[in-house]
Amino acid sequence: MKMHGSLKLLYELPAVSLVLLLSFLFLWFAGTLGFSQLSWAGAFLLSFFPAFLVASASGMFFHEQSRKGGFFLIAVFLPFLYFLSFDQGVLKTNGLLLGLLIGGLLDWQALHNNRFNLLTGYARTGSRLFFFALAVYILVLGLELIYPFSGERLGSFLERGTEKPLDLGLALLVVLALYKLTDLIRDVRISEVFIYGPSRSGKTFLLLALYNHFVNFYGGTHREIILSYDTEGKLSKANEDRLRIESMLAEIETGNMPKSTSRADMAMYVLSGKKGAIPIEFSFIDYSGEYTADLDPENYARAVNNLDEKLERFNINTIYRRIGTISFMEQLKKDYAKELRGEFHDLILASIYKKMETAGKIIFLVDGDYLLDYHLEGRMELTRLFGLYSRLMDLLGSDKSYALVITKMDKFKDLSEIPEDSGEAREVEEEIYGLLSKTDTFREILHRARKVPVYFYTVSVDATLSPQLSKGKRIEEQQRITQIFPWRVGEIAKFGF
Ligand SMILES: Nc1nc2c(ncn2[C@@H]2O[C@H](COP(=O)(O)OP(=O)(O)OP(=O)(O)O)[C@@H](O)[C@H]2O)c(=O)[nH]1
Ligand SMILES: [Mg+2]
Repeated sequence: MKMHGSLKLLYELPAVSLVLLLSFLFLWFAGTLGFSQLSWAGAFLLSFFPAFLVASASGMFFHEQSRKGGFFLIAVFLPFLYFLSFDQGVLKTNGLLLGLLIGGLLDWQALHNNRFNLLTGYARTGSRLFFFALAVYILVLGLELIYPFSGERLGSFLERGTEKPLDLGLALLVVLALYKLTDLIRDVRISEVFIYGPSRSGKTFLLLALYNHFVNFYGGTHREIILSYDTEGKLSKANEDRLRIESMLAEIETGNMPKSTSRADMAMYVLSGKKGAIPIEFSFIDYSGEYTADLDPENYARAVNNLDEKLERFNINTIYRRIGTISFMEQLKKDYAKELRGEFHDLILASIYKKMETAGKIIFLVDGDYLLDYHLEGRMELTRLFGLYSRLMDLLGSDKSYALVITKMDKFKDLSEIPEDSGEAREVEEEIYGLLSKTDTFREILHRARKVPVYFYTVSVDATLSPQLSKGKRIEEQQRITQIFPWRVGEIAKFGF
């Protein structure tokens, strides 16, 4: 579910009112700009740009992150086109059609090939060009009023008492303000989702459950790269095989637990799939140990510098560019296995940070075990973890969407009778949401959700397990996961689209 700060609308209201006000003023002054005297080329452009921008804006409505920009363009250019249609001969049919066609093609690219940034990029450039040209046009109109230049003419221009110069000045201000507002057309980074979770939070099992979901519903495929060393510090094929998705699934089926990721392992998995025609990619980095305290720009820079010293063949810019990709890891595994032995910290830290920077959507895992221990140290751990996630959201910026995912829900509630997409399932999610809302740092995230899209999900990888919490008491006996029977994991996949 989407997290809503209760004041969300209040935050959006000023921006919406400003756009509507400027759109109104723009129409008001457009009357004074003498569009009917434009040359053919001018009239063509005056038809092309608004039609192109209205068409592109409709595609931008399909994605949450570009919707604001879409609203801006529609609010300004649809009334403008309507206004122009009253002026005989201003709108040129060929300009209109070409604009609609190009805008429509970009929409198709965005929706079909997930190229939303192509759409937002062209729409932003197009609208800026349009307002810039209009500002120049208004300046020229102004100069024409006082041309040929002479003191006398300037004097009469200033004294004439007509409203024309004032109107032009105000029109120019409105156009410049609209130029500035094109900043509302934000880029969208949608196809990449990165999943971050601290040690033991359920990363490996969630990977397997998502894999299952991707393969069953989204034509999923996966790629993985695994570096695993034996005790002598050599790359170990046997250890590596153990961390492959297929081996882990096989282990579960035979009733064994996949081994916990050890200190000498680092693995990266990328799940790819398609919903309809929209492609999507989920990446996981699996490792052992804690990196939570180190995730900040300084430590990232330090880690990349350390790597640069070790990896002679790459210069630092190449490392910045390629870190976090499977192809880079493959190359390191081939050429630098010895140098990296046992020294994963920098590599893991830099890969995680880079992934967080580049992904358009980030999923933060929260270990469901903390809920079981809520009244002991669980609550403290949650406060710490939400504090970290809140800080990371601040650091990574508002162009991304975020999701908080509570894992291991089966331990908390008996999910065996609750279908994953039922109203009851949503109630369970709301119950947990309510419980967590008592934590201050969670509430801080809630406040961030006024400006940044933040989602909240609760999942389990085996909904058939019986809960470990009964009548508020914790049952100590741990249950073995012997199958992947995901509960609401599909919601996480949907978050990616
Ligand atoms: N009951 C239950 N247990 C789970 C679930 N997901 C994970 N676990 C258990 O939680 C423990 C940690 O899960 P992993 O998926 O290995 O977590 P991780 O983040 O990969 O952990 P490390 O690689 O060891 O850092 C395992 O013992 C799992 O059995 C779940 O949905 N339900
Ligand atoms: Mg793991």
